[in-house]
Parts: sequence; C-alpha cells; structure tokens
Amino acid sequence: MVMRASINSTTIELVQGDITRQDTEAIVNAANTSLLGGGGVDGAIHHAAGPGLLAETRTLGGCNTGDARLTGGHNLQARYIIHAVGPVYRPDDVEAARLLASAYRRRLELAVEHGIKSIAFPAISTGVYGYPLDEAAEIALETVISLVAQSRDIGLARFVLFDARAFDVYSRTLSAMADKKEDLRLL
Ligand code: AR6
Repeated sequence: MVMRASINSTTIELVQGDITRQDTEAIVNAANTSLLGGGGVDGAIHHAAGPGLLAETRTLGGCNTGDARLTGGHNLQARYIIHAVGPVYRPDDVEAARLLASAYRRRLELAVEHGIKSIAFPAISTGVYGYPLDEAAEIALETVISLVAQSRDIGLARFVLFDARAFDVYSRTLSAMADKKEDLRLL
C-alpha cells in the first residue's frame, strides 16, 4: 500500500512496511533517552544495523526527549540513522504534543544539516509509549509537511507504517489535510 502527495518540491509518501528495509538516505529510529537500544522499532533497527550501531551510540551520551542524534547506518541500506526520542503519552498533556512535534522538527533539522534529501519516519511514540495513532498522525504529518514546505531541502519524506490500521489512520489524516491546504496535492 502506498499513498503519495506533493507540496512544493517535496513528495510525501505513506507506505506500509518495515523501517529497516527502506532505501531512503536516512531512516528515523524511535529511541529512548539512553540510545542503547530497546524493543519495537529500536530493537529492529539495532538488530538489522548490527553491533557497530551500539558501539557508536555508546559514544553519544544519550539524548533528551524531543531531541535527536545522527549516526551511520552500519549494515542498513540507509546511510544514516536519526535517533529521536518521543514522549510517553499522557491524555490531555500538551507537553507530550509539544515534545512529539519537537522530535519531528529536530530530525528534519539534522537531516538538512547533513544534506539528506530523503528520509523515512516510523510512527514514533505510538507503540510502547502509548500515543493514540490519530493524534500522533496529525502531529507527525502537520509538523513535517509545514517544515518541508518552508525549507524545500527534503525531496522525499516517507512515513513507514507497520500495519494496515496505522496506514489507514495516516492516509485519512493526509487526505483531510489535503482538503484544507491548497498547496498540498494528493498524487
Ligand atoms: N518498522 C516500522 N514500524 C514499526 C516496526 C518496524 N520494524 N516495528 C514496530 N513498528 P515503538 P515508541 C511500529 O514501541 O512508542 C523501544 O523499546 C509500531 O507498530 O517501537 O516510540 C525504545 O527503546 C508502532 O506503531 O516506539 C523506547 O524505549 C511504532 O512503530 C520505546 O520503545 C512505534 O512503536 C519507544 O516507544
């Protein structure tokens, strides 16, 4: 399953799949503040990238919630991994929403700093960290689409959804946004 949209010179793509198998220049990891690995996306990325990744993240000294760090891709096809720490969800917590948006913004800033033109994001915070998919999809898509529309540095922003339900929630959110934003077009 794939859904595409464009805004200015950037393609926004939704796909159902595995983040470790993406051919974008960078993939994003849903890490924890230690950056030393865990379950979910984090475990899958460390497993696929190999032990060189842990050796590199050990040198970084962790990462605050809402912030991001860049490493090499090691055994992955992607050249870089951007590790970002999303918030743990608490209902009606505006701070969690701010931190989730901040985590997406920091990833894009790091990508632009490193000249990265294509990037793949998992649905950060929507697994172990408990963020409801619809709220997280809204924040992820709004933040990324408004930033790539301004900077024009990223050619492809891909959201990799692990299951059909997540894909469905993201595609409905993207369609609703395209109805409201004149410069966002479904392809
Ligand atoms: N590719 C794409 N998406 C995936 C994959 C995969 N291979 N595996 C799971 N997902 P989570 P979080 C989806 O729990 O909520 C770790 O232990 C999954 O269905 O990986 O940010 C870290 O070390 C869900 O929708 O991340 C942290 O301690 C989404 O990815 C903590 O979990 C995110 O689920 C971070 O929790």
